[in-house]
Order: sequence, then C-alpha cells, then structure tokens
Amino acid sequence: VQLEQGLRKAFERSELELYYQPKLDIFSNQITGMESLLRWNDEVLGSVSPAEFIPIAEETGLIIPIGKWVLEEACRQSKEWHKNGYSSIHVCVNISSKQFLQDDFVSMVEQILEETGLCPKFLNLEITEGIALYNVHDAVNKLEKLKQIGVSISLDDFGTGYSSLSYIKSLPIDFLKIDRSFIKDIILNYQDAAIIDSIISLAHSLGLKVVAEGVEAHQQLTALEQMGCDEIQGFYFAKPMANHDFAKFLGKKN
Ligand code: G
Ligand code: G
Ligand code: MN
Ligand code: NA
Repeated sequence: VQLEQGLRKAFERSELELYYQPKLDIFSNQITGMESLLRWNDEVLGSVSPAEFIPIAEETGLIIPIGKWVLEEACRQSKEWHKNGYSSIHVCVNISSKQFLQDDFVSMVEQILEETGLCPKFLNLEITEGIALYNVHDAVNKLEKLKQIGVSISLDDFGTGYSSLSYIKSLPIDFLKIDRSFIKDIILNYQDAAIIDSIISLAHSLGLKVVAEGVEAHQQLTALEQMGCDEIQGFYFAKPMANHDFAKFLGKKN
C-alpha cells in the first residue's frame, strides 16, 4: 500500500522519469535505437526498480495512465532527437500486457504518434508473450493493425516463458529480444550458447531480427557476432541514461 500510494503521488507530481539505453547493430557498431526505461526516485523510498513497481502499477490499474505517459514521453523525446539530427534512430517502449489488452490501445498509439509527430516507423513496441495468453486472435488483430500503421514489434524477454517457435510464427512480430539470463552464461555454459545459436537461426528463418540483451563483456559480443545475432544492448556498451546524458552520448558517437 505504501508503494502504491507513493507511486500514485510520484506520477501525479510528474516525478517518474524515462531513461534510455542504446541498442546497436552488431556489425556496423551504429546505434539503431534505444529502449526507454522507467525510473522512479522517491524522496522517502529512494530509487525503486520498475521490477518492483510495474507489478503494482499493473495490479492497481495505474499502468494505464503511466503507460500512456511513457509512450507520449518516449515519442516526444525521440522526435526531439530527430530534430537535432539523429534522425534514423527508433525508440523501443515496453508495453505491459494489461495496457496492450485495452480496447483502445491501437487508437491511443495512433493518436500519440499524430500528436508528437514521430513517424510510426521509429516506434517499436516491446511486448511479452503474455499478451496472447487470453485471446490470440485479438492479439494478432491488434499487432496487424499496428504494423499497418508502420509501428514495429519486439517480443521481449524471449526464452523465459513458454513461447515456442510455433507460437511466434502466429504473431506478426519483427524482433526477438533474447532475455539476458541466457546471455549471462553464454561463455561458460555451452548449453546456453547452443540455445542462443539455435534461437538465432530459427528466428532468421522466420524473417525476424534478433536482439541480445544484457551484453556485459567483450567475449559475449564476439560469441553473438559469430552466431549472427543482429543487434545488442547491454552495459558493455552503455547503461540506461537520463535524456540529457543520452543526448551527449549521441553527440559523442557521431
Ligand atoms: O530497467 P530495469 O532493468 O530496471 O527494468 C526492470 C523491468 O521493468 C524490465 O522488465 C522492464 O521491461 C520493465 N520496465 C521498465 N520500464 C518500463 C515501462 O515503461 N513500462 C513497462 N510496462 N515495463 C517497464
Ligand atoms: O525486461 P526488459 O528487457 O525490458 O529489461 C530491461 C532491463 O535490463 C533494464 O532494466 C536494464 O536496466 C537492464 N539491463 C540492460 N542491460 C543490462 C546489462 O548489461 N546487464 C544487466 N544486469 N542488466 C541490464
Ligand atoms: Mn524491454
Ligand atoms: Na528482457
């Protein structure tokens, strides 16, 4: 309850913040985009991880207004970076299943793109397999509408749930993000390496691009490169940053 009230207040007082973590093309080493990540630094509670407060936001329904704000803020900020010359990077926004399941989800996304002026092809929505748990037909329908608009889709946390590749085949997605728990032991554990290698091959044969999350070491990068992974994200390259730091980071890269 303390956390819920704190979160509600923080949201009302505009104390939630978005950080951005770059995502790179593994071969060209160019930034292709960034993932927006919620941060909450409370006066009393200190910094609270989204891993802690997102579940509460989901239970209480607060995820609906917060999620809308996140989309608006990420699109607005991305448009800003485009105006400043970084016009080819896209933004990846985490979408909670509860948010995705709202009837008006697609029209909300459309409206935000219109209001912020961000071209739809620069928005990527990160969903998890939970969105299709109740109604696959409805999920596919929404995803297809989003793709028609020009928005791209990533399946996040891949490998942690129950998703089989046949399930993926039924969803119109563009990217698979391999969960960082698999990347962690890629060097030490040949089974994890074998799993990643086959996920990448299968994803490619289905026409999907693969993003590896949680890359922290050069050896992991090299292994992923050899497996043909397309993009990487992780502390090895950069941590999530506040927007002014991200702007500086963009400046340095070019
Ligand atoms: O950034 P960090 O590792 O602390 O994030 C922890 C978890 O919170 C991750 O699973 C991430 O997907 C989730 N998360 C971060 N920001 C958002 C957001 O804006 N919306 C939703 N739904 N989840 C988020
Ligand atoms: O579930 P999702 O993929 O949205 O979670 C993203 C989270 O992963 C973010 O909270 C981010 O802070 C975290 N993260 C990003 N890169 C790394 C990394 O290299 N190592 C670790 N441990 N966490 C990372
Ligand atoms: Mn994510
Ligand atoms: Na993930």
